[in-house]
Amino acid sequence: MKFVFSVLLFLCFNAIAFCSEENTCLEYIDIETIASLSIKKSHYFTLTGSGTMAETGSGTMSPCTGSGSISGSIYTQFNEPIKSVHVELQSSQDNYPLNTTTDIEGEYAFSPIENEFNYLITPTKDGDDFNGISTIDVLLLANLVFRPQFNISPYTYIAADINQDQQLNITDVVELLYLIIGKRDTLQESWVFVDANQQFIDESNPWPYLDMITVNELDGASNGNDFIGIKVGDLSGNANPWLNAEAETRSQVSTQLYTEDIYIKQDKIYTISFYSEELDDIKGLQLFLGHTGIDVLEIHSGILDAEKAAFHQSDQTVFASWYGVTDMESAALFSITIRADKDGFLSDQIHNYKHWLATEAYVGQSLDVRPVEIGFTKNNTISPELTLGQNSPNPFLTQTEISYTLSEEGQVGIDIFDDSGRLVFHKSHDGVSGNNTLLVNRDELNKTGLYYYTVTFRGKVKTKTMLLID
Ligand SMILES: [Ca+2]
Ligand SMILES: [Ca+2]
Repeated sequence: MKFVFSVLLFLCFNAIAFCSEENTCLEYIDIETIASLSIKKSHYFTLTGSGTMAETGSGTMSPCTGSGSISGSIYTQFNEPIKSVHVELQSSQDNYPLNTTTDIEGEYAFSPIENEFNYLITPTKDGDDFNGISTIDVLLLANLVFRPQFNISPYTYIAADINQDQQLNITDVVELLYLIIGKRDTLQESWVFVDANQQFIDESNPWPYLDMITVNELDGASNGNDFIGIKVGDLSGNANPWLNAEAETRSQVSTQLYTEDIYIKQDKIYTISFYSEELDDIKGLQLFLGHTGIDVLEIHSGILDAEKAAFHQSDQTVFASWYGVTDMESAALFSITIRADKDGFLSDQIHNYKHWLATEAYVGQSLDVRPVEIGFTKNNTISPELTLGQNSPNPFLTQTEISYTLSEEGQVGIDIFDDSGRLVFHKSHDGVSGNNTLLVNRDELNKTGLYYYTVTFRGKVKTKTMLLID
């Protein structure tokens, strides 16, 4: 306190500088004194040592800390503030870099920091790779790569450069596609940042751009060091700058896909076609199938182009994504070739898998994002068939043969009931495709008279009568 008092005296009588209290910086306002001390007016100083300069001349001066500041805002091209951006401040001083993060308003500040130094501000935001990403972004990216586009923001071009090599090509399409279907885990960068004052000479070729801001010879408060943040891969612009990984805003109307509910058998290979009443309007699709036992071998084109698609499977899930259509006439949207791991109806083996990236279709010129439902149609001509023949001989004395025909191999149950409805015989065995026979001996039945014999095969039941005589 004593020191401050003497400084104040010094100020009052010499009109060189002013201050309010200890540890607060002093600003020199006397030009002559500034010149004699070889410092600039903008320089901020504290006094150290004892006494006052006016009285003893023994005081020393050194640049003070805490008199400058650097701040700014970080927001999207749609003026939405971006929260939790990591901002690094580099300087040649000790204890640098300094770090902070943007708040809910997208604002950051470094204060107090020392004046007269040069600073470099660099924002980053990682670990947010899937935010705003779905197949519609691949579709838009493919359009950007393969067709001339107009009125596209330079920030969208920057978002489209998935691998950060400052050019757009099929590699970017494939890398984004692979992220969606799970063939790769991360992007090189989740978000990139551009100096908000960046001017683009060619908006369709915005590289290189300023991804950091320099402040030279900081002089007090440097505000407005703003950046525009761009979510890499989010061409549709739905990345949520406050939250991670929000799904696309989706239509309430769903799109139906249909496929035939065939019976598939273990280790056999099937090609399954999917249909839709909106066949001609669907421009892209991402499909997440959960399953209990299929192996997807190949995707075939229908309306959706197999050349513009990829799939990936892990345990009990298949992720597939189509980002383009063919110009061919087709009744099917697409087909997949699968190998069955076990027997069963398709409808019992695959389902719409609940994933944070939903199964969705992109419909119409406006690319409406629609949830997708999968339906299974029944076609009896393809369902397994069972034909039961009359036993022979009939009536019979010692033994008789029951014959039946199957459309394909599978387990069969054979039951014989007496005329009062009591089960007197049961056997199950593996039937073969085509004709099958089963011999029944007299001693396997309990009395003479009328019997009912029933053959059951995959839910189909056929019954006939036979007569055991003396
Ligand atoms: Ca998106
Ligand atoms: Ca690229």
